[in-house]
Amino acid sequence: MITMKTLEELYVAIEHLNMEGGWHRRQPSLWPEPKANFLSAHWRYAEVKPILEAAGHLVDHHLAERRNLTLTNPLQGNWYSTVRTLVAAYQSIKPGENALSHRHTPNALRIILEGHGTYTVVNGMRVEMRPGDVLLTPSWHWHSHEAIGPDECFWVDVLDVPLVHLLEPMFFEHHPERCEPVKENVASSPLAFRWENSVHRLDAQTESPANGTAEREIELGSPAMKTIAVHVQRMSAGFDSTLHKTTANAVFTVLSGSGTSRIGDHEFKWSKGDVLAVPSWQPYQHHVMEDAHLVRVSDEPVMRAFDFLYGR
Ligand code: GTQ
Ligand code: FE2
Repeated sequence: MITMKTLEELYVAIEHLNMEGGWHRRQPSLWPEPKANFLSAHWRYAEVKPILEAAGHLVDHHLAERRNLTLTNPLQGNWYSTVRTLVAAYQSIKPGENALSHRHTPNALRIILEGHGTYTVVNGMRVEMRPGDVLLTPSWHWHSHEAIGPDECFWVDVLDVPLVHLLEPMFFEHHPERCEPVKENVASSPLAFRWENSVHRLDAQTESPANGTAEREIELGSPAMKTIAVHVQRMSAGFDSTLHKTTANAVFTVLSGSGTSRIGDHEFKWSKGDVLAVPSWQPYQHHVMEDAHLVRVSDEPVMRAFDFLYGR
């Protein structure tokens, strides 16, 4: 029987057994409200597009299965995530190219910025991706992309990979046939939210979202996928959204228009194709300069499922 006469001896004994006294922590484990660890951030499409175009000459699809550029939050020590649970990336594909078929446990979606004549094949269904469309690749669905032309196509991917990293259930595999055979060409699909349909629904909306985070807002799906919600927002020139903060982590993509957003301590001036990171509990507010459409991608379904959704 060891005898511990002093507190110091007690702590040594506790540490020796890989334990820590709840009253004696190096770091607090509970705190009064979210710390907003991740940083607000902004990526400008005008700066990214020339890089994707250059990559189009230097990095062909033999070197890269996907020509994608991950948007890494500038938080010290972070090497991948855009916000805590989500990663966003720009991706491009040129006429004649093929992005090989694979599947993974992370959920993914694409927001098309520019280019006609590109198709995605999801579980054998081939569907065209057009500007303003949002296409879903839920967990463990085979997916490949192919550009027929005439255009090089550019889009924004958002995936819940960082959430999967946190929880650990990562599985990934290539399709045995490299390119999944097309079973059927489809004009519409529950996994394809068309721009015309979003516009139609926004036009038809009579009341604005009660909390004033946007002038008009619709949800794609309910939610789009188990872990990711997608909302399309419309705001006209001169509109100011109310200052808001929520526990949900979000990535905004600008489909049209321009404006400025204050997110945390930073102000960002955005225009078409830009991406904004709005991490959990960072207060944010939009000021619109030219009539705008934004796509808000968030982990709201995760927060809601666990009763962790506060604010909005
Ligand atoms: O297009 O399948 O940006 O699997 C990251 C991972 C895109 C995709 C990304 C992916 C994809
Ligand atoms: Fe993928």
